[in-house]
Amino acid sequence: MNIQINQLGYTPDMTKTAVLRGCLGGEMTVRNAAGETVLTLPVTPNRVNIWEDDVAVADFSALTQPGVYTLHCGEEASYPFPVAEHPYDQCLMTLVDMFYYQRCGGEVDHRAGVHAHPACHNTLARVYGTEEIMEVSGGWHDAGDYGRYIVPAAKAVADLLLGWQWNPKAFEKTNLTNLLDEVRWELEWMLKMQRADGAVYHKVSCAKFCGMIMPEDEKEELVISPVSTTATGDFAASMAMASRFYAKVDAAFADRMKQAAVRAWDWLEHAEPMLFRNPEGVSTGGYGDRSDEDERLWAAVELALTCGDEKYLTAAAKGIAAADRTHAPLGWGDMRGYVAVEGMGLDGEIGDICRQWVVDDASRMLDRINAYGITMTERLPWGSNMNISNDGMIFYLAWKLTGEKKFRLAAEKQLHYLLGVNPVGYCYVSCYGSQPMLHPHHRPSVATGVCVPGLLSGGAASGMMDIAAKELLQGTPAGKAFVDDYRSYSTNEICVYWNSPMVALLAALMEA
Ligand code: 9MR
Ligand code: 9MR
Ligand code: ZN
Repeated sequence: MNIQINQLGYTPDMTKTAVLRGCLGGEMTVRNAAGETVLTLPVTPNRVNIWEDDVAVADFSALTQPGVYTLHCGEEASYPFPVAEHPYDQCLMTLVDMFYYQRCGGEVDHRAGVHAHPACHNTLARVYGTEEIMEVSGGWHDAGDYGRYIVPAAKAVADLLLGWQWNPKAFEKTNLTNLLDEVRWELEWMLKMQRADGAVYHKVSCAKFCGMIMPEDEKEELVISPVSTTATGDFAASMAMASRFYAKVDAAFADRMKQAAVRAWDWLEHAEPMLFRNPEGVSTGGYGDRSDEDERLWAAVELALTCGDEKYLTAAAKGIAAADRTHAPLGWGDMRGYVAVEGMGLDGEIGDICRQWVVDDASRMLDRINAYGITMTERLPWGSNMNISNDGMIFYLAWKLTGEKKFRLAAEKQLHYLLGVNPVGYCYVSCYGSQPMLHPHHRPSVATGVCVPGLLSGGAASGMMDIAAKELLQGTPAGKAFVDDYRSYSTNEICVYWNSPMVALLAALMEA
């Protein structure tokens, strides 16, 4: 396809842009399901050479009448797409169901069809280098592998809660699970990963990645890797944050999380940085970091919001004043974005600084967006679709804060990219759209031969970091460095913390 559109369609009042290849001038027509031309637009001959293509961007936002349409330019046509009041309801539900499919330590029931399976990974786990045995069942499998890691778990939880905070109504329709119950599944597991002294173990997994088997068939010993200050900081932050969300639902549970967060903080206060590296013999996901300052700061902010104590407020204020505020990344490793976003809830000057931080970040990003509407052109990292969803969250907040439409449009463009307006023409959410991603690096999908729906692919990555990418993508420009091949974990794995920011972005944009 040489005319890329959002394959799930658009709401009537949304910005509607398409990216066209190979038709750089003349006219673009919009045709309805009967083939009649309903709109004719000039294609602005803005030849943009990007990723080895000359492309033109067409804005057909004038199309507001519900219906099913196609775009045409010369010989080229787009996939049919709807303009409708609720084009994303089903997709959001399935993006949330993804977390249910990723459940560990409990049954995934018959409603999951071929992907149903009995409880997995429910044997006792051994603390690395000791004879100590712990019960740490539960939580979600991180990604295409079956590890369970605290650092990315904290990001996933935070995003899902933000999505809920921004637009709880978006989560009223459910399919396999509902948002707060599902997040609790992860939180209950995280609580088990805390040591008696307050420190938090970095992860639990088998020593090595297993083959492409179902989770209940991975029967190697479970190993709990050592504690880290990054995991402990992220744990304190996400627990303190979550405790506010569950206070009305289940006060006892909320209190348990608050106490756990406080104990993690108390331990951190006296702990030198302990940055994680896989111990000898363990080779599953590392989630290493160069600094734990941002994790500690995020914890201070959340504890200040939850408990209000002077010591947390002081730590948060000092940390925010000293922080590098040139960017607000919502990473798994760089948590400054959560500091900025959550810090907006603090009173007085700190709150103002954080609001400015978010708006400045959005403004700088806006200056960089390319023809496809995204901020990255030269280099796309492993999991670029996470960065794109994250950027959408920041654009959305900047719009909320300033009321400036340009930020709202930029947020929508991030969504359009993920759902089809990208140079490979895929809808990056599995089983959705006219050209869906269908072969992710995801063990249950490979083992059953059937793709789990609602998985957001990591997306284009310029580094060529697996055999399939090396074999099939050598020399490909960054934005096209994607292959829908299950072997390609660096371009086509799936992850809980890639789905989570997309859930938040989509829910935010669905706000009535
Ligand atoms: O399946 C693993 C995936 O989750 C990781 O992101 C990736 C990189 O660490 O590794 C995958 O596992 C592969 C391993 O690294 C090498 N042997 C083949 C494994 C499956 O492709
Ligand atoms: O998402 C992670 C990405 O940012 C890193 O570049 C990459 C290599 O370290 O690891 C990714 O995380 C993988 C994790 O290590 C194991 N589970 C699957 C994750 C996604 O591929
Ligand atoms: Zn499991």
